[in-house]
Amino acid sequence: MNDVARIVKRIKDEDGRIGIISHFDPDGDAIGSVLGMYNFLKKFKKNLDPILKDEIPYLFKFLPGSDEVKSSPAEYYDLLLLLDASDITRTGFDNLKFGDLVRIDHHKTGTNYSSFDYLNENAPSTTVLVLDILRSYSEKDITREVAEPLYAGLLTDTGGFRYSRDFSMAFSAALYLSGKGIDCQEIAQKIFLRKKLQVFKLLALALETLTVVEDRIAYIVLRKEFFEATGTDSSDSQSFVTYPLSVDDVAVGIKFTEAGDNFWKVSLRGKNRVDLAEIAEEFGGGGHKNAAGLRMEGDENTVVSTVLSRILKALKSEK
Ligand SMILES: [Mn+2]
Repeated sequence: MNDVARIVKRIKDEDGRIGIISHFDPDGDAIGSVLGMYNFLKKFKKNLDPILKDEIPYLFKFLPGSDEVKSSPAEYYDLLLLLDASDITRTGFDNLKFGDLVRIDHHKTGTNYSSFDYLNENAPSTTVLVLDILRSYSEKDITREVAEPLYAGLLTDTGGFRYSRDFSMAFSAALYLSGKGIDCQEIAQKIFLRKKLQVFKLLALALETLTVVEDRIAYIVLRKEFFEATGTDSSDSQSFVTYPLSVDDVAVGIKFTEAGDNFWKVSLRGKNRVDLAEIAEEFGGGGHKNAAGLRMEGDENTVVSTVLSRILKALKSEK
C-alpha cells in the first residue's frame, strides 16, 4: 500500500475522536488544509475537531467551516491529523495527547512520525496533498465547501501562482478544484483585494525601514510600536515580505517582526539562489528552499545583523 492508501484506510477505520490541526500563526495553506479536510470528513465522522492555536485572520474567515475551528484541543485524540506543519511543536500546543499521528506536509524540514506520513516537498501547497488523500477517499464528496479552502491554500502558498517547485502539480490541482463549483475569481478577490486601511498605514511604516544590503538582500522591520500606532497585529503583515523580495536584483527578502520583549520572528524569501530552509534550520526554524522562517531572541540590531551576516555568507559561497 502506498502512503495515500494507508492514510485513507487509517482514517476510514477510526471510530473514535479525530483532531485536525496545523501550525500556529496560520496562513492560507494551514487554514485551507484544516478546513478542506474537516468539511470533507464531516460527511463521514462524528467526533471531529478542527483546531488552530491562533485566530483565523479576517481575510480567510469567509471560508466555510472557519467559525467551527477550536482554539484548544480535547484531552485525547485517537487519531490526530497534522497538516502543513513540519513537527508537532509547530502547533503551538505542548499538551497534545493522541494515539496515531498522520502528517501531511510539503515542508522540506521536519520530523517523520510513522508510516502515516504523506510528505512531498515538491508540492505547491499542503492542500494539494490533502486533495490527493480526499480524491482517494471519495471523489464525489469533494464538494464546493471542500474545494474552496483547498484552492485558497494553493492560491496563497504559490503567491497567486507566482512561485512553485512544480507548476504542473499546482495547475492540475487548480484545474481539478475549479471544476468543483468554486468561483476562483471571487476567492482571489476576497483574499487579495480586501485589505483594511490600517494595513496600508502599517505598510507605510514598514516600508520606511526598507534597507538594501550589498545589492543582494533587502529587509523590512516591523516594530511593536508600528502595530500599536495603527491598531493592527502581526497577522496583518503576513504578505509584507514580498516588498523587500520585490526589489530588483535582490536575492533574498527578509521581514523582521518584533513579537515580544527581545523576541523576533524572521521571515525569509528567496529567488532560488540559496537554501533558506537550511539556514532557518540552523537557528531552530524551517521551511522551504525559497520560503522559510525562524524565531530569535535579542535586540533588534543583534537579530538583524546575525541573520544578515549568515545569509550574506551563504550568498557569497553560492557564487
Ligand atoms: Mn504550506
